[in-house]
Amino acid sequence: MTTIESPTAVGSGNAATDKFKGARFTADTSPERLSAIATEALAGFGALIRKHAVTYPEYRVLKQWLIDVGEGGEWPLLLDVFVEHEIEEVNSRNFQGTKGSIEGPYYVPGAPELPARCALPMRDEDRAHTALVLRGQVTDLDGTGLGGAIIELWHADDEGYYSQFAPHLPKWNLRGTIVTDAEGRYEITTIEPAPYQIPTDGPTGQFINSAGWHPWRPAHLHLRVTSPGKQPIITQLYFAGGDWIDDDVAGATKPELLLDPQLDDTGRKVVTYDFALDPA
Ligand code: MBD
Ligand code: FE
Repeated sequence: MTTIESPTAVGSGNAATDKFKGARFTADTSPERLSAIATEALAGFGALIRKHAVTYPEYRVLKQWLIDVGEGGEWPLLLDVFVEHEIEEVNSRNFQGTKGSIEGPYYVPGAPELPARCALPMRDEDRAHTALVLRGQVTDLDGTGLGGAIIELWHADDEGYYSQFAPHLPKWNLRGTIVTDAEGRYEITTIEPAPYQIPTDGPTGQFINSAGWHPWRPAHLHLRVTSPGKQPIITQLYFAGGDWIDDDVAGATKPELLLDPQLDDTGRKVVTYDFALDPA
């Protein structure tokens, strides 16, 4: 008899934090810029504390909760859910190609390399769900195909778990690094993802619940598309008409990123999506 360790917020949060801690990031922010941003951030906090007359009990709960967020490893989750979409929007303002969206906490580089026509690694229980065929072409802004472009694709299983952030899944389940053919074309078979619920048993979920908000993201695929000399894009694709499309807790949907897959005569859902990359 085997026991399957159940995935928890603490498990996925700590994995996301450990992944991030492995790298040390730097930014060339001048002291003047840092001071300007920090001064306005603190002034903004001050203004809302005065406006709402925030109490001492509330202040202490805030401190305690911030400590819990760190101890639960949920800083990547909390920031990616509530802050990253603003960062993504200001940083992609000048691009003309395919729209980006937030990376979120669960990207892992180095997924197994797969040919242009492929299926993502999956378990038999994943295969029991509706197959989704995503196909199309990666091009430059003029529509010229980019052979050998790289599409990294990762998404949650039907229960909302991402491999490497839930202990029961094979390492690269529903993750792959796809190389486009000579014309930049690709055809990837996977399964339809389900709407995604932010883990409810950790401090982020506790906060969402306490505020009376909902913890849902619409069903989504995560992609990172790169080609030499081009601006890499990190984006997500969503499903037209799906739940939470207009009410994503992470505020990361865009009308340009909606798929509308159609059933083919073998019971698979099939959809075409082309990616256009800006020059680097
Ligand atoms: C996700 O799968 C996700 O995409 C985001 C943005 C936050 C938490 C989990
Ligand atoms: Fe996600």
